[in-house]
Amino acid sequence: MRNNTKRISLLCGLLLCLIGLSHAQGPNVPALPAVNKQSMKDFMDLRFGMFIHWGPVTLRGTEIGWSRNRQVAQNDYDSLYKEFDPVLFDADAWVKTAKDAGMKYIVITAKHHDGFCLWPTAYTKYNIMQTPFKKDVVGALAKACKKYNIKFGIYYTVLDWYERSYPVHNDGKGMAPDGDMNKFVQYMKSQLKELIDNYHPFLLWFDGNWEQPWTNEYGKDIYAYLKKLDPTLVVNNRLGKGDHVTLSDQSVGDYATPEQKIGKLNMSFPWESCITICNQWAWKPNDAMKPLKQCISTLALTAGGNGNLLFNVGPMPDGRMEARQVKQLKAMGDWLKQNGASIYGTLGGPFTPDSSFASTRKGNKIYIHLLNASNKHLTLAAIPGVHIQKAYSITGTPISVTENATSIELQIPDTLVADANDTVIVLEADKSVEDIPVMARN
Ligand code: FHN
Repeated sequence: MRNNTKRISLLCGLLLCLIGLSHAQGPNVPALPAVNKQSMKDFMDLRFGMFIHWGPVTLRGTEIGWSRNRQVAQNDYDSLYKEFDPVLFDADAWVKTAKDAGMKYIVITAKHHDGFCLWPTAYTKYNIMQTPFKKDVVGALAKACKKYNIKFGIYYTVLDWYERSYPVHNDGKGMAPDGDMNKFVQYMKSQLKELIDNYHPFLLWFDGNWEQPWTNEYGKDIYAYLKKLDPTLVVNNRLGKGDHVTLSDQSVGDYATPEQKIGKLNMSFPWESCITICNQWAWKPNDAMKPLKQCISTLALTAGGNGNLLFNVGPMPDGRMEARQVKQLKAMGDWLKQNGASIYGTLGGPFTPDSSFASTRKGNKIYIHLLNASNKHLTLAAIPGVHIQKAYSITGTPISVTENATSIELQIPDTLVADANDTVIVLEADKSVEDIPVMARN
């Protein structure tokens, strides 16, 4: 009897606590609009996109935003637009480079932390139309993406070191007294409406949420505003103050954004890793470029973690992308021509990835990615309730598969020439494998 009473009083206590928590947010905090599930699924099925960091700073070859008041004095940096004349800019060429790479979407830095706008905005003169070039870069890219059936996304910073109403100018002088965040948020809303109305991006990639003036409340206000303008819009998690790599109740946005690293395998929230093909985000002369094997294994390990890869290039001041980067991206596209079924529209897992192994899945197929195909025999853990009916390389070479109570044994024939970047093996199961819980590979 005493135990029952104790149990009931514990339950009541728990219930009161939960009721209290539900009001901890205060009765008037507006619930954020629900994410559009179809938009998110369509986005995650794309798996591979091109990030582009570009602006007048490329004239100096230093990092966009961050080199202002560092390698480049503020007045010099803020005057670069007067020289910016990328006469070789060709939006079709950029989009064809992305398409040839097997990329399915593009995200351009319409406005980075330096506040310069790559479109003819009505809300500041600090924009592309004040340069000798005088052409709408964002508009040209949006048009080319539509022409080549590539999804178009926009990067927009929530910190703006040039705009006076934003109180931080990264000039070592701390908070500016003439800052006015309400005015700044209105400026943001006006520009974001301009971008959505004129260019119809499928995705907005926010950045710069770490500085003191930005709050979760501003983030929620902007998120709700955007979703009213376009309920299908996909928005990353950098509108909120939460960390970039997770999606939590501190986040504002639809997916997590690990940066310069491959996100961890998880099936509970969507994520996209943003990683540079070189070291710098914006163009840098003679910057070190990642080898092809690292580029392809990064894509395989990202997909194997159930995430997207947003792979960054920094075009040159004359408007061209570097020939070596274009060549590298083409080689990724050639790999995807043969192996794309193991990346696009797949889910990560069911086997957890490691430095030389990843797995992806779709329907009744599991794609095994061997990033170091030296061994000819592979042992995988048996999958409870699932029978592997056959195995073959994605290039069609049959692979012997035997199963027992604890393992799946694969014997790779010597006739199969390993792919130096990533050898993909297909396992066909007797049922869908999409709902299998994530498991160790052996
Ligand atoms: O400060 C930016 C940086 O310049 C770059 O744009 C990356 C890309 O995600 N984001 C910020 C650093 O986290």
